Amino acid sequence: MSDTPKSPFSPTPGAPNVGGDDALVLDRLTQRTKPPAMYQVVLLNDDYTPMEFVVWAIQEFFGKDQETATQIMLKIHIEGRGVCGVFSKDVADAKADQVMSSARRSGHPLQCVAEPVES
Ligand code: TYC
Repeated sequence: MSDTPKSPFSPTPGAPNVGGDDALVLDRLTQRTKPPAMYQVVLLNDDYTPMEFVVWAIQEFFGKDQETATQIMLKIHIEGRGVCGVFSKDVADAKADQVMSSARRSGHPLQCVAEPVES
């Protein structure tokens, strides 16, 4: 592995470097930047957190209406986990922390994690 960071530019395949003119070469470069990684905030099932609290938290922290929040809660209850939203890493981490803090303040063992979305 080389220590040199990879350039975010790659030449367009087959583009001729006519006459060695720098401006012309730059004009024929293609930018190659990755979109930012996205993170999903996942709630995990447990046997003790009341369903009503989970529905409230999904509405409060993820902006879902009561019907959608209830569907997500039931999916978690049945399948063990469920995605409540997808965000940048900073926002996803902050939301997971807010959910966990709120649950602890209310005495519930609810677990919430932020994880990278598979691409
Ligand atoms: N399984 C819990 C109960 O029966 C409800 C619950 C749903 C808990 C979703 C956590 O993320 C959760 N009270």
